[in-house]
Amino acid sequence: MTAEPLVFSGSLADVYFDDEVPAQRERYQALKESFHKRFGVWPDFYARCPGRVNIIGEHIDYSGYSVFPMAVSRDVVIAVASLESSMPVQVTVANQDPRYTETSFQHQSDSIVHIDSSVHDWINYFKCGYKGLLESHGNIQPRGFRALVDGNIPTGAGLSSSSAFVCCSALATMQVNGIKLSKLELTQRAIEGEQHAGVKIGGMDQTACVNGVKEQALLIDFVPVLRATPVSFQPVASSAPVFVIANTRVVADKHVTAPTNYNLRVVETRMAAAILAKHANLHNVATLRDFHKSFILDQYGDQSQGLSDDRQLQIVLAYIDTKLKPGYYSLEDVAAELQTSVAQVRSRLVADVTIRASGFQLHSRAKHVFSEARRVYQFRDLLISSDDSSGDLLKELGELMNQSQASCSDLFHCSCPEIDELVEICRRSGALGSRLTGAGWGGCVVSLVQRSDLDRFLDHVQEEYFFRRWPEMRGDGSISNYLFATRACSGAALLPA
Ligand code: NG1
Repeated sequence: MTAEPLVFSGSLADVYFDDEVPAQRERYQALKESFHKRFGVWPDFYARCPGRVNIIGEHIDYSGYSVFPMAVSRDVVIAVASLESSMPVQVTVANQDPRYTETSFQHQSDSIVHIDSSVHDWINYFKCGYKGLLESHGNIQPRGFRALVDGNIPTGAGLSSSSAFVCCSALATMQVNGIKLSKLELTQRAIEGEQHAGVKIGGMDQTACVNGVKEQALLIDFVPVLRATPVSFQPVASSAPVFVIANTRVVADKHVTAPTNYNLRVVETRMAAAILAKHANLHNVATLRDFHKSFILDQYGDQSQGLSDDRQLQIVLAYIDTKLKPGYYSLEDVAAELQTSVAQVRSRLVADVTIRASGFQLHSRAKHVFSEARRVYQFRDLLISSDDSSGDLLKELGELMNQSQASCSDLFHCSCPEIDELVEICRRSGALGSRLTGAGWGGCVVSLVQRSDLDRFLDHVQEEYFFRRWPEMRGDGSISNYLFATRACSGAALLPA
């Protein structure tokens, strides 16, 4: 990830693949004209940010483990015109999609902008990007602007439509205010900004959206520092792998379900880390990765350096079987394990997130996290070190994706019946690997398919899942919104208008 400031791309061809450019040119032109029609002025520039698909490494970013996503071909584009400096500083945001009504807000010197996270409103994500960016630039006199949004990332589908929007808003705000940031700095501002939306978040999405690279996936590390390393699919290039996204059409609204799903998993993994650390008499442990690293150092001292990531994770996986019980813990059980009070458990592990739960599953959550972290390293190692002389590499990558799905479904309980069914159909239709992507509980499935099998795969999946459930889709042309192949795409960009 470069530390150079993010500057204008020369043309659409820098951002999109050559065969996409003509359609994108029309799209940007239409956006420009709508902007003029609505605001009576022409935009100064476009900010653009893609969604992402996570290939492997689910629900482990907030435990500090590396993940393996890539940016996808669906994106958010915002056309922007700055206003002359005036008081109060006003920002107006409209959307090409009529479901989202035009909104204006005023910059506030103390809080930057008020965000009511109890209300699920699209503009909150725009405000998150705005606030995240300007919070760390308290000394500038901000400028107002007008923005028109055009997005085609399916919402609530695990493809990071909200994070892409936050990143894109932060990018637009950066440019309007003459701030120069690198992609990494922009990513960090967007991560901080999205915390204001009311869900406890990891950092995978913003990192993948901003730092995407054409034809490469990203290995994202969070510790000791945020880093995105492009990894090419060159070793399997001769088998021509394609990633296909299929949307269950079950809307996974994280904002609404967070207290029983996403936030609860954040708390369960924290509780597991705290109890494991207590048993091993380790201090300063916040995440499962903190526990893992401290435990290995404590047990193996200098020799720990010679232990591969894989071996270390095998060791901690064996440890949890002896220290965490299967089934549910109550808050009282957790307090007893930590030799503290329920009030202390609440303030230490739950205070910053809203959850609704009477029991906490710790063994299965920790087992998922450690085994999924192992699979990410195995996936990376296969791509980095193999030359695929056996021709089996793609199958091995697919098998890791299948194992990830089993773990998400059986241990982390973030799948749902529709995902399970769609995954089965994808595998029967020729996918080498298929799994949910993103937070789960609905949303999309990602499949690894050989290019030579692609047409047959798409035909089969559309018949078996989509047309069977929604016969009207057969003739209405909407299938390409729910089932599409994607290449790894480039990340955040500024384009001249
Ligand atoms: P979604 O809801 O699919 O965008 C969420 C988190 C990720 C990660 C995945 C699960 C946010 C913004 N995104 O992704 O960081 O934890 O779930 O792997 O919180």
